Amino acid sequence: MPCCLVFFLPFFLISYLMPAHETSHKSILLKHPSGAEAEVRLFGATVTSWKVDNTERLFVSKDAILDGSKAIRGGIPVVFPIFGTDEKIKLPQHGFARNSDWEYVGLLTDNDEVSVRFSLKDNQLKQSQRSAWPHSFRLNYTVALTEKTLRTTLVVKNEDEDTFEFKTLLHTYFQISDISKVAVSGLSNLTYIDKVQNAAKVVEENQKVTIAGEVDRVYANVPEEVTIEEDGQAKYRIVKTGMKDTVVWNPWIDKAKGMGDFGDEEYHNMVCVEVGSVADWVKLGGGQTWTGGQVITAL
Ligand code: TA6
Repeated sequence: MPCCLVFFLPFFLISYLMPAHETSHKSILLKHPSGAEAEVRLFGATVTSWKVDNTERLFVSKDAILDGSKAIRGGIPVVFPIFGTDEKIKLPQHGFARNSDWEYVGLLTDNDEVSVRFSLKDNQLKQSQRSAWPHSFRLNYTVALTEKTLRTTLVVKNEDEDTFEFKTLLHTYFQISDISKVAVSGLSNLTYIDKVQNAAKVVEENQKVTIAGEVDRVYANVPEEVTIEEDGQAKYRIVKTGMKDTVVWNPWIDKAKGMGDFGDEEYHNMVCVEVGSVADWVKLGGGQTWTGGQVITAL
């Protein structure tokens, strides 16, 4: 047997025989035969790592709190059932999904994809959260890995008789080298709510969105595909399904200093481009199911 095979065989066998396994710190590690990897914490079902060609593609702050006492500052936190805060629904900012312990349902290998599923049901919530959002529901969240892509799909099942409303978002933190060289395309001519300008409604006039200060915008009714470029090179392609809107966020200098779980200079190395349905409430009838998600490609 050629010597290189003796060396590589174990790696291939491990990712082939154990494409997903539980780690010591309550997370699931996925390994694709191509060498791509992803890690998902049970806390918030937060994807905290996605490696392609041995390069980390998701940003997680070096100051992120990983003990389950706060939502993770980085990766892909799952926002549900509210976006931001809501005077009527007494839940913390961005809801309970990103700071709840989800159940690991298991591995689902399908053709070329290595995928795992997590679920969160109303009876897993704290009483205060159930009182704030008194609905019977089940969330199923699938994280799937191929050689160059990461797919994250959320299914919301209304297990009540009555209709309920929610907002949801995949709050993806992308790793980048230099924010001053980043441009986001696919948002031109769209209307956005600018949270940096008192929620002013603005039409995006630029062909590509660049970031040279604090940016916090909710673009509504966004086409399926958006691209993040760096230095004129396409770096990530984001294709969303079932999600209407896209949020672009970078805290810049002052907000970065104001966040205890974020390094003062880390705003240079991350950009959040977040697919979601947040501009309007999603209405889901009793017994009905809603599905939304994204496929991110490392280019
Ligand atoms: O998605 C953008 C945003 O809503 C910003 O307004 C900013 O607050 C960010 O989320 C982070 O929110 P967090 O609750 O994680 O500090």
